[in-house]
Amino acid sequence: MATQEWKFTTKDIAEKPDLFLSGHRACAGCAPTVVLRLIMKAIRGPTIVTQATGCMEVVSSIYPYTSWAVPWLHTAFETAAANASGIEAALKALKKKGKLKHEHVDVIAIAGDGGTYDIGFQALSGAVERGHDFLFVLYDNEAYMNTGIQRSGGTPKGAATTTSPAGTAIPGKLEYKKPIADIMVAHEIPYVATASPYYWRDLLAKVRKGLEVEGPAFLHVLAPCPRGWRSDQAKSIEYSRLAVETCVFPLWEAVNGQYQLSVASKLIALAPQKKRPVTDYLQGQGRFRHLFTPKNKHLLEEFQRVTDERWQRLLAKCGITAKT
Ligand SMILES: Cc1ncc(C[n+]2csc(CCOP(=O)(O)OP(=O)(O)O)c2C)c(N)n1
Repeated sequence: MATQEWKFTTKDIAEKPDLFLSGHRACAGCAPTVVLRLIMKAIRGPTIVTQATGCMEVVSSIYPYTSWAVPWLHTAFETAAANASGIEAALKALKKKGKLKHEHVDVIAIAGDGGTYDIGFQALSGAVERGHDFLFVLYDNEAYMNTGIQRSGGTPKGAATTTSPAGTAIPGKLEYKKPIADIMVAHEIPYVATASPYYWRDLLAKVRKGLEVEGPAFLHVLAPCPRGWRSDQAKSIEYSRLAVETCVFPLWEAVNGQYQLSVASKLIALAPQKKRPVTDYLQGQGRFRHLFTPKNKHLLEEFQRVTDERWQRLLAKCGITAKT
């Protein structure tokens, strides 16, 4: 399968109608809503969106209002991918019977990290194994934000949440962030990618590619949440950039299992001196404040070491000889 290289411009963005509309109830500085708006700028035609319970569903669909200017179905916390499977199967059946008035309808499932890494994982794994043709977008704000900032499989080690509170008993979450996008590559699906709203052109291109491939596609987007991250609401997009520049959240895509780096991550691979220390990303986020105390210095060092190790492993998957 060949994928076309998409190049979106600011003009494209300005000229395309908004399909995720303003007037929703998200907090100031909410990056997930920016991600949704960008995703909907990249669609190619008739599209149905299905969304798991979580912040983005709640803020965008409080009855009798909606921010969705496309057909949209809410589903339970654990069933975004199961819903997408059903929609896609129904579209296929309608087409077969000659009852679909469009040549093709795209299906996008959206869920947060709780709805993807944890409770929604079984439905997701099953849907992609069955080969349904849909794009799953994980907007990762790294905790269950809608119910009050509980840790998820996507919460990084060391982050304080209400169920992994930093204090005398534990120094924040004790477990590592699950490598969800790699786990999706292991399902041998045609398209998997990571994205960040700071690199919006790259994000849009990846949404379009994910829609264009035949079969399941998975897009993992980092989406800072100032409430949960205890960060300045003006800096959400800045953190989306720093996560990439520190290699905490590298940008890549795997087309038919072949990994390749994207935008800033590609540059850092060529010029490792551009890689910033993880502290540039962690400082200023209240959820990591305790890591900057002398007692927890080793945890900060471990964060850097594990980030470096994961980056080296990614370089190897991309066939790039490690440079330091
Ligand atoms: C089976 C089930 N368990 C728990 C809940 C309560 N609940 C609703 S949303 C949510 C958290 C969603 O977290 P995430 O998927 O990370 O999205 P976010 O709210 O962070 O955007 C929880 C626990 C539920 N709706 N259904």
